[in-house]
Amino acid sequence: SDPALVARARAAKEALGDSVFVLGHHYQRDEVIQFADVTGDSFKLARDAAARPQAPYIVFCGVHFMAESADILTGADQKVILPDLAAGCSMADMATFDQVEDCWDALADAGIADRVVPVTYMNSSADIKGFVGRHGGVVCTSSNAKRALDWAFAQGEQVLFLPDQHLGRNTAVLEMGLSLDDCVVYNPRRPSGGLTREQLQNAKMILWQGHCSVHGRFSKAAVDEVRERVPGVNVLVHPECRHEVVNAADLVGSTEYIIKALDAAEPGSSWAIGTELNLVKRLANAHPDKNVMFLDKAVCFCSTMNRIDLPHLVWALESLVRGEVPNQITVDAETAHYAKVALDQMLALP
Ligand code: CIZ
Ligand code: SF4
Repeated sequence: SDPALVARARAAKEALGDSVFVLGHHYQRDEVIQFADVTGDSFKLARDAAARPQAPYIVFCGVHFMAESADILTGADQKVILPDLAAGCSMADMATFDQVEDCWDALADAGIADRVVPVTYMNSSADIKGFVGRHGGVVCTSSNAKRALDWAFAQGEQVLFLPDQHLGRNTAVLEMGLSLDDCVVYNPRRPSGGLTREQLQNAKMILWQGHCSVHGRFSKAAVDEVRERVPGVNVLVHPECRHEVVNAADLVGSTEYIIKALDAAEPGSSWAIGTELNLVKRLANAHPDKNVMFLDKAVCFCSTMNRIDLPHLVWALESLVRGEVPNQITVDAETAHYAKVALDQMLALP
């Protein structure tokens, strides 16, 4: 990265001292990660921000829904800043509040709204988390999705899983013993999700038709290809990948799981990783004694994560030095209240 920008970022951070806390998601660029006070997945970062009440400014190097979660979990006197407002998440954008309200109406029309417990992945807007909190549901991450679903099925007979169909399906089928036939996909662009009344009534898992535009692109063919090319390779993928990819892999787990698996791996072992490319490159650099490779050449960086680059970080930090608060992310009090109900329910999972 440009040495002049590195020097400016360093100077601005030094001038701000303890008043700024910089969070870096694992999928961020190296040029940004070098200035992060902590790194983590979305949930760990939101909690880390809350654990720093003395820092009035949280610069969140990640995407919009993550900054919202940080705003919900931090104190009222902490301001959360997203260095580029265009850093959204295509998956979170696939479930809008209006679409989810329409879906709930469709479930009511089918006579099942009182039997369905909504569960939303962390990767959703604050509006959706608030909706789920208002309707007795829970938030989950890719590390606790099974526990969240176990809890949900103890509260009701059916689950509406938002917005990532792959995490929902993979967890239900691979970890809970449900079958693919127990799952239906609700398409928000069609009346009643494109499902009949019977389909809605008989499904155990109603999966929202959303996916990650990065993880959803890994293919089964790439798994087969790497196994042929690299004898003994361990294929490790994120549960946001498609079911056939997860089925073909050796190991499946969250970002934090992937990082720990590489730490524990034998020197000389080979690993093909199906997750975001910035993280895979960082893991390859951190483990020169292991053969770490990216699973699929057809997949690349998360384009919205990559919007946060060093120029945007420098701009955000220098604005703070001048006493301006750029790009503050706020969630209105009522939405935040109900979103926190669903987040607290997650924290209370057995
Ligand atoms: O795919 C993502 O964006 C993930 C895994 C985010 C997170 O940290 O929860
Ligand atoms: Fe969203 Fe996928 Fe990017 Fe994560 S990697 S921020 S889920 S588009």
